Order: sequence, then structure tokens, then C-alpha cells
Amino acid sequence: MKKDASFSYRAWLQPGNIEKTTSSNVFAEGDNCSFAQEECILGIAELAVDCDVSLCIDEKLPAEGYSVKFSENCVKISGGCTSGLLYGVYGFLARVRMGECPTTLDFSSKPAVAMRVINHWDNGDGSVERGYAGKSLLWKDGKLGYDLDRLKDYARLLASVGINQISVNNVNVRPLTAKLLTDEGLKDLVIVAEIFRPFGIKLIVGVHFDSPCWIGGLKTSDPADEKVAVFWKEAAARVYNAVPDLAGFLVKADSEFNLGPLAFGHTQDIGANVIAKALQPFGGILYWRCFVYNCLQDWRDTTIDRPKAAYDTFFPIDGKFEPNVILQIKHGPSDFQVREPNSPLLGAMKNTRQAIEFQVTQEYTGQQKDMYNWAVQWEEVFSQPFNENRTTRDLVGSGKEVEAVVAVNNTGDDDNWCGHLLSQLNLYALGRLAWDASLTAEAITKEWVSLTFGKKAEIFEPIVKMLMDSRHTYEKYNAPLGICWMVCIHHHYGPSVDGYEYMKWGTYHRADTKAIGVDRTSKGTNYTSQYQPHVRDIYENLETCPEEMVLYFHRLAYDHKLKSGKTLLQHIYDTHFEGVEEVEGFIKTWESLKGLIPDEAYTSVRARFDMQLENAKEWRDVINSYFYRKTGIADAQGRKIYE
Ligand code: GCW
Repeated sequence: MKKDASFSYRAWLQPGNIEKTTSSNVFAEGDNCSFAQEECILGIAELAVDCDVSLCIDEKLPAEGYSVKFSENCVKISGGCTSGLLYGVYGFLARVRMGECPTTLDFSSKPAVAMRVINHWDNGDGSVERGYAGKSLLWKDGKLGYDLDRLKDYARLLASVGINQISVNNVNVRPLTAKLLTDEGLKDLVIVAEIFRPFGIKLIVGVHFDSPCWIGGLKTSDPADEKVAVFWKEAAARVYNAVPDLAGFLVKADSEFNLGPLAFGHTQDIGANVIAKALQPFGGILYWRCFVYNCLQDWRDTTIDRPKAAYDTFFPIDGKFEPNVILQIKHGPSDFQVREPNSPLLGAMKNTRQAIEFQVTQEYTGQQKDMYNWAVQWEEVFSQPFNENRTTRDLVGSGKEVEAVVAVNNTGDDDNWCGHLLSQLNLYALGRLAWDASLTAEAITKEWVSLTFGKKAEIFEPIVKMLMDSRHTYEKYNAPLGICWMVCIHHHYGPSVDGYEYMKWGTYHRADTKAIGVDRTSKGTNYTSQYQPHVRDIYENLETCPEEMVLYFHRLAYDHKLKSGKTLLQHIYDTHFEGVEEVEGFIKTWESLKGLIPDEAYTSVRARFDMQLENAKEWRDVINSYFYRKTGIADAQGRKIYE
């Protein structure tokens, strides 16, 4: 049996086990439409849509935009370019699959953000850094290697939600993936580019800052050295000769043991610009990550505060980057934690291009064992204020300040792509939000559930509800009120309250017997001063600081009264008990779906819930015992806390 006949392998727009035949006609006006036509036939056959469809390019439409309109017995799909047309085809198929009648369709759409990007953290040996869905879809045995059908399906999956760029290798570039810049590595890159090209997806190569030494035979990678500039020019020319439509390069420099300009006494712009200039003749972009911090901090030193690092490093050099450099900024100043404020760097640099970086993979959010709807968190991220008039959504939605939405992928070669079937929603949501930042998490969740499980109320409603609750349930049994990082070291699954507390990584909660948290206000590390004045004032003041992240900004005594009237300590106890109860509730809900949804989907998700329940209990007991032992104060409700 072909793999794609099974439910687990299928995702929202994957054709099932279908023949390429249909009773309807698909007409294409112009040769450019032929690929979209093929995709359309595939989709129409799957949906058994009983009407004619005509496809055309209409250059008056925004380039990647499209319109879909039924008239005179035919659905007319027009795209501003071939990708636009393809998005129109997917838009049409999605609407019909969600239950709309083809004869009533009349809508148009265009993306807010020009670059909608997935980063693969895939290594040459086929492993995936922070990957929880099997092996790499792109790499095998030290080189690009894949299952051709699967990769094509993957390209379709990404294109169906508007993704138009992917990086093919881990930002932690190792010798195997560094070879992508050599003639040997490029042979494979050419083939991968051919697979993604018809789907409107361009490739990005992750490059190591020390490549001049690693593969260029030079003795230094100092960006001020003329030979180094020549190396980058030659490397760019070689790559673009092989893949002329490459989107560009991606660099993680001066971060977590990766070399960067700092090692040569230069600021980040000097390092980025030498590579950016080499890409300019080919129209290439340089994505330069802002995850720059000292990961060898001394935990005894309370004057250094890691969340300040990105802003301190990049804000002073605003305007110094070449025009093809895009700074890639993680949405929060920490590291994809379950709750943190937005990075103050986002939108702050007026003269530097920016991308917001998310994680679709669930590194700190349950590793695709626990159900977690990122869309709910991303909606919160977008709703955070940038200043008195604007939110982060406005920065992204205008496509001006933040021109690119980037995310670390959650896929692998597992049968259902994501390890946890319900994690497919996160990839879907990322694409949809990059396309239209104004979409709500609920709207996106409903789309995905109806595309995946259909719209029958007894199935649709409970699944939507569970998914909408999942982010807050996870947060309840995780680290409290934005304190972050109480995770097991290195692998980051499960609780370890003091795991990172006496280590060099700069991630401290500083709990003692009376209080917890780092004072990041003007009386403390003064991190708050990095925000726009309006937002700074909100966070400075305990009264106005959003309570769900109060411990990110303030150090509080355990008997501090929260707005609910509960003490901080009682809140911690209560949320950790509730978190477990809610997971038990998810299990009950899921069990009520047995027989209503495909067995394979039922069984695989049911098994994940066992892991989630165990994890939630572990978090509850470790966190509650930790604080009970620190304070000696019992739970007001007398529930079991281990001594
Ligand atoms: O979240 C941390 C991860 C690292 C990752 C790093 C980064 C690729 O733990 O595994 O490295 O962030 O974003 O570069």
C-alpha cells in the first residue's frame, strides 16, 4: 500500500490515494499555468468538485496574490504570478474542502509579508536539532538525500499555506553541511531546488562564519581581511551559478560556540556586510540571526542579564547593515519559552530590515509529546504593544518593519510528519499567520480541524476546544508566571527547577526561601529601559505589568497577593494541580471520539496523551515540592505535595 493512503501520513492538503482523473475540466490560459493545473486536477479529483475550473495569470493582481470567482458555470482562479496562481488553487481547494460551495466563491487574497520562511535545523547525518518527528526529510548519510515523493508532498504542504522559502540545513553548521558551498555539495542542492521550485519555494543555505578556513583553505575568517571577502564572493558566485534563484544565506554567528565577527574585535555589521556584499550581484538576502549572547556567563554575577543581549548588541548599529541584510530576531528575548515578553529589538531599529523568528518545533513546549497550540501563543505575541499606538501585529501586518516571518520547522520523516498528529496544526498556523497576521488562533484552528477531521459537530467542536485550551494547560504545569527555564538541561523536556540555576547559560530564577524572580526594572537590571517608553512603563510598574509574565520583570515574595486575591505561592500550587486535571480532561474528550475519527489518528494521539499526562504530573510534583520545601507553607486546599 502506498504510504499516502494512510491517515497519519496525510495532512490537510495532501492528496490521498487518488487517480488523476476528474469529471470536471481544468482549462489553463497560458503555459505558466500548467503546473498549477496539474495541482488543481489532483485536488479537484480528491474533492470530487463537480464544476469546471479555469486558471490564468493576471499581472494586475499583486504578485503572490490571487482571486477566485465563480461565474458562467466555471470557477476562475487568477494569480498575479505562477506562485499566486498556485496559492489561488490551494485557497480554492481549502474553501471547498471546508464545506463552501464552489458556485458561491468570490474572494481574493494576498500575503502581508513577502518572505514566509521555514528554517530546518537538519544536520548532515540526518538528525534534526530540536526535531521530534523522526529523521530529516532532506539529509541522509552526510549529504542531501530524501524520498522524492515525500519531499514533493512536503513542498506541497508548505506551499499550500504560502511558505515561499526554506533553509535546508541547521544554523549550527557542521563540516558536513558546510560542504553545501562546494561543487560537491552543490550538485545535490541543485536537485533539491528543482523539487521545490514549481511550488514557488526558494532555498536558503545556512553558512558558517568560519567557512573561509573550513572550506576555503584560508588561515583566518576575519571579515576585514581582503582574502576573506574574495572567498565569500567566489562562494556566492559558485552557489548562484548552480541555483540562480536561491533566496540567500543564513548565519548564526557569535552564538553558542559559533564563530563570529566579535572574535576579531568587530561589530556584527562588519561580519554581516562582507557576506551580504558577496550576495548582492545575485539579488541574494543575508539572514543574520540576533541570538547573540554570552553563553559562558558566571551565575554569581547578577549584573549581567541575558535578555538584554540582543538589543545591546544590535540597536547601536542600526542603519549600518547592507540593504540586503535582514536581522532575524526571536520573538522573545529568552528562547521560545512558554511565556515571555516580546523582544524589545522588534521594530526598534528604524533603518535595518527585520524578520521575526518563531519555533514551530516544540523544544520547550512539550516536544510533540504534549499537545500545544502555538497559534494561541503567537496571537498573544502579535497582540503585545510595541508603543502606545501599535502592536507587534501592526509591525508584521504592514510588511514594512518586519518583512519576514521565519520559523524553525517541526517536521521529519515520521509517518504523520510531526510526531504528534495534532502538531500539524502548528505548521499550518505558521503559514497562515505569515500570510495574514490578523487571523485569530481560533479561526486558524477551526480551519485546520475542518480540513483534517471534517466539520461534523461532535468531532469538530471538542477537537477545536482542546486545541484552543492546550497552550494554557501546558503553561499551567510549566514554569510559573513567565519565570522560564525550569527545564531539564540540554534536552529541555520535563522539569528541573534548578537545572540551569548554577550554570553558565544566563537563565536564572534566583529563588530563595522568601522570593523568586529577577528584578528587571530600573531598580534592577534595567532591562525594561530597552522598550519603547509606553511599554517600558507598563512593565516597570507592578500594577500594570501583565500578571502572566510578572516574574519575568519583578522579584516577588511568595506571599505577594495577585489580582485574584491568591498569594503567588498558592497560585503556583493551584495552576499545577489544574494543569494535570485539564490533561485528564483532554484524555476523556479524546476517548469520546473513538470510532468517530480514523483509528490510526485516534490511537496515535491517545498514546501521546499518556506521555503528556506523565509529564504534567512530573511538573506538578516537582514544582510544588520545590516551593513547598523552600517555603514550608502548605497548600491551602491540603492536596498532596511530596515533602
Ligand atoms: O533554543 C536554542 C536551542 C539550540 C538552538 C539555538 C538557536 C540551533 O536549544 O538547539 O541551536 O536555540 O536558536 O540557535
